[in-house]
Amino acid sequence: MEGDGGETHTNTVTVSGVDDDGQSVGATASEDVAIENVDNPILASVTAEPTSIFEPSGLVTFTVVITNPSDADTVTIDTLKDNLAGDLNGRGSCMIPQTIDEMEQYECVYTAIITGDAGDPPIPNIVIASGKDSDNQLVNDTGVAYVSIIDVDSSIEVTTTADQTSLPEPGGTVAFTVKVKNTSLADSVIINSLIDSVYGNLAGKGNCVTGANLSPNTTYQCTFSGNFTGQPGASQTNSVRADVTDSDNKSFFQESNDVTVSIIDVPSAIEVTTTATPSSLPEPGGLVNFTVQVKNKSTADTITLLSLYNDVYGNLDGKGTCSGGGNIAPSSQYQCNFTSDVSGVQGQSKTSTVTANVQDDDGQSLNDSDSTTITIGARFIQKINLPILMKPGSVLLSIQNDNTGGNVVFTVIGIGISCTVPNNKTQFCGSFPPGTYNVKAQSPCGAATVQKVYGSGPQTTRIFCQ
Ligand SMILES: [Ca+2]
Ligand SMILES: [Ca+2]
Ligand SMILES: [Ca+2]
Ligand SMILES: [Ca+2]
Repeated sequence: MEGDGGETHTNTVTVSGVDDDGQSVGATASEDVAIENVDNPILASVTAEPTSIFEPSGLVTFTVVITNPSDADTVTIDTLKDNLAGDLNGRGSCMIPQTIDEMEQYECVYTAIITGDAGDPPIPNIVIASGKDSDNQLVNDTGVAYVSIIDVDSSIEVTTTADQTSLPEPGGTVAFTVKVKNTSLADSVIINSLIDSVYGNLAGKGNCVTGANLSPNTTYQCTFSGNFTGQPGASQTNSVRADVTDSDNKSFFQESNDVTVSIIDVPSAIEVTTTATPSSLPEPGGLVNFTVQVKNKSTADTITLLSLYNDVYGNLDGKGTCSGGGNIAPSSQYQCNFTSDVSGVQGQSKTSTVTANVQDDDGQSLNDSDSTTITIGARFIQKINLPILMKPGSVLLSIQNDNTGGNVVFTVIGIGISCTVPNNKTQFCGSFPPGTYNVKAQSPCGAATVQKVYGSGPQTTRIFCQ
């Protein structure tokens, strides 16, 4: 500071910082420095070490030197202060009052934490020393040291995770979580965009948005859903890119880790069912209708019916409505039927087994079988019940062959009633109106013709040898 007596210089500086007691200081400070007519000035200076710090803050050591250039007077310093922390008495090694002999110096050292942002102008530390010389004349001087702020690059860390990385076929929905951590030491960052390599711009997807403002060491997190389907072995890899602008107006981006989602096989299954209608037949047998069903029990795989084989009736391809080579969709079934002649004798069981060979859409071969049995029952005997229609009061004549030694042939002459009765049997011979008839009996004993009167109702005529 130079000047003529009576002039006043105003230093205006903008500062911010933290003193070494941890007190924040920051202001636009104006120091009016009066230039007085002093016979015995002092010289004050301050130096900073280091002269630059990395944002946002750093510890700086200030060395204050006050020189008494006089070879005649001592000076006594009773005020020592700076614009950052104020009174320096008791700070570091600085103590006042201090008396400085002729041509001597007083030196003290203190520290302060300086805070600033990249791009700020250098921060001044103005030290003012004042006192009186041995002639009681006022002495003072001012020193200034500047500390500049060095930019520290900001950084972010982007991570992506999936709630499941293995999806059973045919796949489905995956929930992806994106985290953007501000790993900067000094700078806040604003998220400008979140772009997924597969699902595109994430703004508005799930709860993901842009515009989040992250102070250092804070994390933004959002989740969105993505669909992925495919056959076993298929996989998809995605990552998320975050574009940000930091508080020093620098823009940059970071890619997340890759997340890979794979489709895993779900084994398919089939069920074969065969039925026969009818399931039992009288001998000698007959036509039976066989139904074959192949059910695709898989919910994911389409299956192809390669063959339908019956161990009795052979390859069913082309038999009835049955064919091979068709596709059966998941959870649906194929059905066909054919007719065949089944023959046998009473008591036999006729079992046939159908086997379906299939291949699913993952190339897996599988098969299933089912059997059906037809039983052969007794030959069907047709019974014809002929009601005997007669007028009330008819003769119901049975003939008893009482040990004649052979057949008896009995005839009611004139009305067409005749029967042959084996030896020692009694059997019905016929019905006719009551009345008087000539009847003839022939037996091994001989023949006889007599007149007989028959009343109504059941009755038996006994033939025997005399
Ligand atoms: Ca900054
Ligand atoms: Ca920075
Ligand atoms: Ca499968
Ligand atoms: Ca499949």
